[in-house]
Amino acid sequence: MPDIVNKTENTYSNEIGRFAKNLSHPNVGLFNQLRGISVVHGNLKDLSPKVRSYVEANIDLCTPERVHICDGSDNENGQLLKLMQQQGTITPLLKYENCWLARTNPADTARVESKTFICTENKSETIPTPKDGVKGALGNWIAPRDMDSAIKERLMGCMTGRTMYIVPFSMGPVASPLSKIGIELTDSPYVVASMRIMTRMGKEVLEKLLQGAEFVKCLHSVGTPANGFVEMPSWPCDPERTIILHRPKDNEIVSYGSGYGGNSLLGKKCFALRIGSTIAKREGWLAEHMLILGITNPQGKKRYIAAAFPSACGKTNLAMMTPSLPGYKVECVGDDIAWMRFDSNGQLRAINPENGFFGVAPGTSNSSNPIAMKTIFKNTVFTNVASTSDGGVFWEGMEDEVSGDVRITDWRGNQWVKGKNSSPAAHPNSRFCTPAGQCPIIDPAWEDPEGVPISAILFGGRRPAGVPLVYEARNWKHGVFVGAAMRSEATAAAEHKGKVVMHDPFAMRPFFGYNFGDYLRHWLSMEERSSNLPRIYHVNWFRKGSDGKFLWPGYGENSRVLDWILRRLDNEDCAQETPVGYLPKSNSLNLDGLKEKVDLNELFSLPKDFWSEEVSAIEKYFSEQVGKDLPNEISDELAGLRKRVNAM
Ligand code: GTP
Ligand code: SPV
Ligand code: MN
Repeated sequence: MPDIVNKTENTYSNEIGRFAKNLSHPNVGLFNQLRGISVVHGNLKDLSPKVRSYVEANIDLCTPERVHICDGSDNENGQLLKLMQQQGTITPLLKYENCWLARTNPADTARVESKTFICTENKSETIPTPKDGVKGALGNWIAPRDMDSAIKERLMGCMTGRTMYIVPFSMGPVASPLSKIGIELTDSPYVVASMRIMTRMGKEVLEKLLQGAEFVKCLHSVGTPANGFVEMPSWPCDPERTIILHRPKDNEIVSYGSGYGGNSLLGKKCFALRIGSTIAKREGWLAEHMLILGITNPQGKKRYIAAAFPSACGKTNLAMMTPSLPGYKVECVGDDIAWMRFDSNGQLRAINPENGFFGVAPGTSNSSNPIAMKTIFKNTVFTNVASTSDGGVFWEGMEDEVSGDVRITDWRGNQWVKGKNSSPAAHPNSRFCTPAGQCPIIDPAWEDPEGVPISAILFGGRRPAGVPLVYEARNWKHGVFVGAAMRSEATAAAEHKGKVVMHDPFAMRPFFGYNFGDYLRHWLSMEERSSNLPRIYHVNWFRKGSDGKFLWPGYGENSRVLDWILRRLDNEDCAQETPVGYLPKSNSLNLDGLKEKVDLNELFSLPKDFWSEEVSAIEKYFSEQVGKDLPNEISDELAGLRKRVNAM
């Protein structure tokens, strides 16, 4: 029998509307209802009691007009694509197979870090206590009471007249013991179609839930501005009141006001990193902002490497790299997130919890990332890229890929002429959302339920000055310090303006689910779990010369750096000790066949002035931002670096 609707005055008229809708849906009997609302797709009996009560509570909160239980089928996806075309959210890209272009409201184009909060009873569980008078920069805390009222203010009735989609998804292969399940409730068909690419979504997951599996609760609404005026009906959102909330205690995420990327595809940063890191802390593993790649050397020896670079700093590119060094083969396991734990032999193993790539479009080309170009031209949703008059896409970096006679329409929908328009054709944070399985170099073990064995961990960022191409950490503790001391230029992936060099420890600053000091302790504790820890490296593809140009060609040439790292793992004597760590001995980086002329002295130089300032900046950051939460081991490492740099 249908549940009884709460007959408050507010909902009564809605309910009459719903009843009329029920009659107009011949397929929906009154027996397939949730809270008196017709289920227009899917079947109630597919929902476990726990899922059902989560859904019902949020129907009461959001008052949608219809409910759609997603099964992940082609048929369902086809219906959603049709609906989105009718609403003007997407247009087909006829040059390719099953590819679509979405244009967002220009006010909704990236993650909003300033509006992202973690909710715990005590603030100190979420962020270290900054020094008096200093604003914390390691995440935002919200009190439970404030989270509750923020939700109430924004989400009450937010789906009136809309469909609530129930999206069951798995982060990681459904069969893997390392995977976790989520349920996203959303009023955005774009989110549903994207979640189908980015996660394992649908029937299989519902079945697992029926067997009693736990799930992370993910509630999402694109919202409606407070004055009721939706500026762009094809992309409703509420930028003024956007908020992204996480309550680790209840494995709960609530996101309101944005349809974009990490704000709305809740499996990604919200679940796999923020909530994921809190689960990982409890369960003794690591949830990290890292790519995973497999690399086979010319002797046929294969190893796996994980690498943490901040947003828009080269993870996708490295994960799919075409090595310029002959005899090397790179295969891709994942391009953004790694869940890693030590197995019973003390071997660190990683899975990619995602099922697709949500990659930065600008800069992707046949010369920089040919593998991505072979991946993305079927079954892909492009967002905020430019389009061409022959039904294709365009972005900065694709100049050589389009014929001269096509007309270009920019990401906002205006005519765009190269050289004439000063603004870019594609938004700098425009993205492709594409199935990982289509990648021609996807690793044969990418869905291995046990994960792949990790031999090395790389940290890196955009460092225009002072930081050498590559160095090896002295040991695990020093490696954890290197991660903690990471800095990088801001990019378009979030709302930061300009190219200011920001601290971004572990490339996780926007993604920590709990106090960074405790996170460091957790990393340090890995030494107790294994006698076979991966070695840790720092890389920098982005150092610039006095002419302002990159000193290193990057992309496929980064294979030369991986080659040096693999030789180190084989204990080759190719490193020399320096104050910052082990650098390549001169002539030990293989430069055979390198076409560009590279100024190796500048690329590897360690200017004393720079490093003195760097140490001071790290010292200031730790003391202002982490304070008493900084583990002693890390202050000892800092003191050690200070001493070595002073002696330079
Ligand atoms: P998120 O998806 O935001 O986490 O970004 P990401 O870390 O995957 O970055 P991605 O690989 O998409 O690269 C971002 C930008 O950096 C692109 O415009 C790339 O062209 C550029 N880039 C990547 N690798 C290199 C490199 O080795 N050298 C240079 N100069 N640029 C690079
Ligand atoms: C990032 O910003 O690190 C991304 C894109 O990978 S988003 O999904 O928007 O977080
Ligand atoms: Mn990312």
